[in-house]
Amino acid sequence: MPSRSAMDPVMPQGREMRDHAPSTRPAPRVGYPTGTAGPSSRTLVRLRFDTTPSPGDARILHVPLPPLGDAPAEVWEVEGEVSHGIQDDVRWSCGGGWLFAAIEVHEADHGGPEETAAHAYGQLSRFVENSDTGHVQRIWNYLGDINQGTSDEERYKRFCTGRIRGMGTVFSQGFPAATAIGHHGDPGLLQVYLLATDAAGTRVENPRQVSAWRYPRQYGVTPPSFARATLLPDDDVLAISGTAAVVGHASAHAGDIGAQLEETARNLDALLAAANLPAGFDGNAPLKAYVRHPGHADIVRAFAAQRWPDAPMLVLHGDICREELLVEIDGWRYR
Ligand code: 3EB
Repeated sequence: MPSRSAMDPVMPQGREMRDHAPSTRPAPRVGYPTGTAGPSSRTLVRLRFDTTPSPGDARILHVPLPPLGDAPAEVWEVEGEVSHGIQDDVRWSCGGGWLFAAIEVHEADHGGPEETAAHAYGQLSRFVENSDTGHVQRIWNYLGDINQGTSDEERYKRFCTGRIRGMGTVFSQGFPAATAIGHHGDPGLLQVYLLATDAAGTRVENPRQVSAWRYPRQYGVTPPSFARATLLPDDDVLAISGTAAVVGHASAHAGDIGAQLEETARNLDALLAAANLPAGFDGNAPLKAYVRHPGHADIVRAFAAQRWPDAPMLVLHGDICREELLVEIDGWRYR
C-alpha cells in the first residue's frame, strides 16, 4: 500500500490545469424521471433505489438505499448507442465515449470488509485498465453496517484500507470524486459503481476542507481515497463527491441536522467556486441527499426547497461514514 507521503507528489492541491480538448465526449445527462420506462438505446444506466437484486440487464442497477418520499429512477443518457454486458462480477455498459461499470460482491465470499473492498477494486481496476476508457471520473461505494466496530476496526475504516489495496494503476494519476454510504440491505453486500472515459478530468479540492487523503491518523490507518469533485473532460459538468459538514478535517455540528445542512451547503458552494463554475444549484444540478434518520427527510427536503428550489433532489436512507454526521449530499452541476 502506498504510504501517505508517497501518494502526495501525484495528488493536486487544488484545481489542476490542463489543455482543453475540443468537445468530443459530452457528459452523460443525469435526470430523475418518474414512470417506469425501460432503458433506451442511449441509456448508459438506470439506477433504481431498491433493495431487491438487480436484473440481468447491466443497464439497470438496483442501489440498496430506500428512497424517502418520491421514488424516481436516476437515469444517465449519452449521445451514442449503448452496448452492455456482464463479465465475471462486473456489470458494464458503454456508449458516447463513456463507460459505466458496477460490481456487487459479498463478504461471505471474500472475508471481511477490507478483503471484500480489495477484491471489488481489483476487479474494477482490471476491467477499466483493459478498456479504452481508462480514466475514472466518479465512483460510488455502498456497504452494510458502515459504522459498526470501534476505532480502527470500524467497518468503514477497514473498507478504506481494502479500497486502496485493490486500486490498480488506473487510480495512480489521482483519486476520483466519490461517495461512500452505509446501506441497510444485506449487511455483507458491497456495491461499487463508476463512470469512466478516455480522457482525464480535472480534480477539484475544497479549500474549506483538508483533502481526504491527508486526513490525520485519528480517522483511521488509511485515509479515504477520494477527491472532492471532478470536472469532467469537456468542462461541461462538475461531478461532486459526497459532501457533509466537515470543516478542515473535523465533523461540525454533531447531532444538529439544521446546522449540518448549512455547513454542507457552504461546502457545496465552495466547490463550485473552486471549480470556477457559476454559483448556485439550479435546474441543471441534480442532487442526492443521504439521510441517516428517516425522520430527518422532511427537514432535508424543506432546506433544499428553500436553498435550491429548482434543483432536482432525491432523498435516500443511508448512513454517513462518520457516526456523528447526519446528512451528506452529492450530485452534478452542469454548466
Ligand atoms: C468526508 O468528507 C465525508 O470514503 O469515499 C465523503 C465522500 C466521505 C466520500 C469516501 C467519504 C467518502 O470525509 C465522508
